[in-house]
Amino acid sequence: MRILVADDSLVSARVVQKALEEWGHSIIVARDGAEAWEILQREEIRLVIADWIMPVMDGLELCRTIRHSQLAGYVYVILLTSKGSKDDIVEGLGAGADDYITKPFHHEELKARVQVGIRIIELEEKLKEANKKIAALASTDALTGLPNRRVLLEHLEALVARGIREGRPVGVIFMDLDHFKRINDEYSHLAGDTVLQDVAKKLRAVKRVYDFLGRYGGEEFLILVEGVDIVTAGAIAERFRQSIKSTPVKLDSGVSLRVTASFGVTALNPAAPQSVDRLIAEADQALYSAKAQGRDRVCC
Ligand code: GH3
Ligand code: MG
Ligand code: MG
Ligand code: MG
Repeated sequence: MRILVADDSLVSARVVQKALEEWGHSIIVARDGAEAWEILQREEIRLVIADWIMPVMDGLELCRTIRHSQLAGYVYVILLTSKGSKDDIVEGLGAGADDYITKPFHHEELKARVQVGIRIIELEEKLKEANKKIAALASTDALTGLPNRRVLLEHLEALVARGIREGRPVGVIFMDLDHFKRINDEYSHLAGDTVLQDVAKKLRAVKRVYDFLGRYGGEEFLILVEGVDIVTAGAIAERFRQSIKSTPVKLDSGVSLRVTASFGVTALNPAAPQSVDRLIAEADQALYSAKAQGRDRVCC
């Protein structure tokens, strides 16, 4: 662990440094709180051992500064000071220190308290990782691995805002598999799932890196294309349609299934911008026309 030792007394700092290095930590020394704060903003350090009385910025001020900051990770601070009254300890912890040790310090005690700090820091790391996983799960559709409806709508919201600002259109392509219920009914729900996964794979392969694809609902997908008008979006939808139609889906049972999809297309008009809800409604309306006209087609 990299540990920052802030102490205006070189002798005192040396003693702490030597002990910590003996236990395998790597140490950076700062001569006062201000220098320590400068280092903390620059480098990723999670554990600080700070003296209280220092020139420029003392240990308490350093604690307060750290606690009011927006540093990326939690910084664990141990105050190591010759001030040792109960009132001092209360004041130190009140300023934001996590732990308090008095000088002259007992080596094994410092070692144990550093271990406590490391435990807390590792716990925070684990929590962060878990949070990241939860966030990923909450934004991904489990069956296809695509962004889910919530993420799609958030992304569309952002694209619309940018489109209005920059005066550029946003193509919205709504896709719905044709007679999908029949696949479930004739082959099983599991076969239906395989088809959805296969379709997602095909859409992924056809989309360009800057197109945003997600699963809107059951057998409905949405593709958002920045900077294209309704005509170009229609042509892009046509590519998706062909790709789904051209290769049948192979089920585990060996059966080959021909699948088609219908597409409803619209685009943001930056001169008279529609709301996100309106855009979805327009795409849905166009999709309805595609279904009514016999499916397996693109309607704008
Ligand atoms: P249309 O051509 O008019 O769109 O007909 P359709 O049968 O595709 O439309 P409908 O909306 O009647 O049926 C959609 C079906 O999709 C019903 C539902 O059971 C199925 N479905 C939704 N989500 C899933 C899923 O995750 N897995 C499977 N296997 N089926 C799903
Ligand atoms: Mg001092
Ligand atoms: Mg549907
Ligand atoms: Mg359908």
